[in-house]
Amino acid sequence: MKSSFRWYGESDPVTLQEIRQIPGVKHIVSAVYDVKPGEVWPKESIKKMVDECAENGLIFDVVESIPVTEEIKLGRPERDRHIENYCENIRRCAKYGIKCVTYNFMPVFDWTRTQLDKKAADGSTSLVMYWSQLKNLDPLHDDIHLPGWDSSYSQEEVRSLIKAYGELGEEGLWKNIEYFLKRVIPVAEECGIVMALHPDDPPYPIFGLPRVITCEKNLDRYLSIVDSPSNTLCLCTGSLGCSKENDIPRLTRKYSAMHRIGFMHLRNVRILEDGSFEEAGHLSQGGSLDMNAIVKALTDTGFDGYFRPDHGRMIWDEVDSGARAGYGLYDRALGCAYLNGLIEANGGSIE
Ligand code: DNO
Repeated sequence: MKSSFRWYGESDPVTLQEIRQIPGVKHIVSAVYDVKPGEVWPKESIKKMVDECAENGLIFDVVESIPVTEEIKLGRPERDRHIENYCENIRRCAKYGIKCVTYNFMPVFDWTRTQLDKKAADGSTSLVMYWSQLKNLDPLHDDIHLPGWDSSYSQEEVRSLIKAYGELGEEGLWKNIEYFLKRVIPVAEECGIVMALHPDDPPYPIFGLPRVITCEKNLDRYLSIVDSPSNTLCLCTGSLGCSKENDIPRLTRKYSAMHRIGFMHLRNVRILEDGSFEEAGHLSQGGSLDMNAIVKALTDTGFDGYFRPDHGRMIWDEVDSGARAGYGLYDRALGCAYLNGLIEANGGSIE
C-alpha cells in the first residue's frame, strides 16, 4: 500500500522537508486552496505543487478535496456549471499525475466538533464532539459557532441552507448524489482517476441536516449507483467509527476485497457512553477501534491503495491555529510509525 500525508501547501507550518523524513511516506495529499468551490483550478497551481513535492522526493498524487458545492448537493440551477468545472478539475489533475481524488457529500458542515483543544490527562489536546455542548444549539433560531466553520457561512446563510436541506430530505439528497456520480465517474474513469468518497463525520444527522454516507447499507447504495472501479470509498475509520453500529474491521475487509477502497484514513476514536466522542491517538488501547484488526483486513485483502494517518493530537507544545485542527506534525508522524509497525507485522508492505 502507499503511505501518504496531508499537506496544506506553502502556508502549512509542517514542511515537505519534515514530511519526507517520516519513515514510509512518499505521497502527498493536498489541494488547490485559493480557488472558490465550484470554480476551475489553474493548471499552474497544480503543477507548482507537483514540482515542489518532486523537488523534495515526494509525489503529489492524492487530492483532498475537490469540494462538491452546496449547489450540486441541493440540485440548484448552478449545479451543471459546477459539475462541468468539477470534471474539468479532474481532467487537469489527471494531466499532472493525480491518481486519487477525495471528496464528501456532507451538507453545509464537513466534520463537526464542539471543541478543538480538549485537554487530556497527559496534557495533549484533541478534537471532541460532546452532545452536552451540541444539544442546546438550535441553528434556526440561535447563532451557532462551530469551531472550524465559523467563517465559512454567515448565520443567515447557515439558516437558509439548513431550511433548504430540510425540504430536500434524504431521498432528495440521494437523487442529487446520483446526478453528480453519473456525470463525474465516467470522466474520472476515462482519466484513470479513482474518486474516493469520505463518509459523513460524524455518521448521523446533525441539526436535522440529512446525512446519508453513514452506514453499510448506504455505502452499498452509493457504490451501486455507478458500478465502476473509479467509484470508491475513502474509508475514514475515525469518522465511520464514531457510530458503534459500524464494524470497521469488517467493513474494511468487505470493501477492500471488492476493490472499492481508494483511500484509507486510519485513526482511532473514543466513543463515550452518550455517543459523544473524542479523537484519541492512533493506538488501539486509546480508543474504541481495533486498529490492528483494521490493518490486518487491509493486508489480508492485498490492499494496494493509499492510506494516511488521520488527525493527530497536539503534543510536545506544537501550536494549532485552529484552521487546520488535527493536522500537526508530531502525533501524525507517530501515527505513521505505529501504522508501519502494524503493516509490517501483518505481512503487508509499503511501496
Ligand atoms: C478532516 C477530513 C475531512 C476530509 C473531507 C474530504 O480532517 O478528514 O475534512 O478531508 O471530508 O472531502
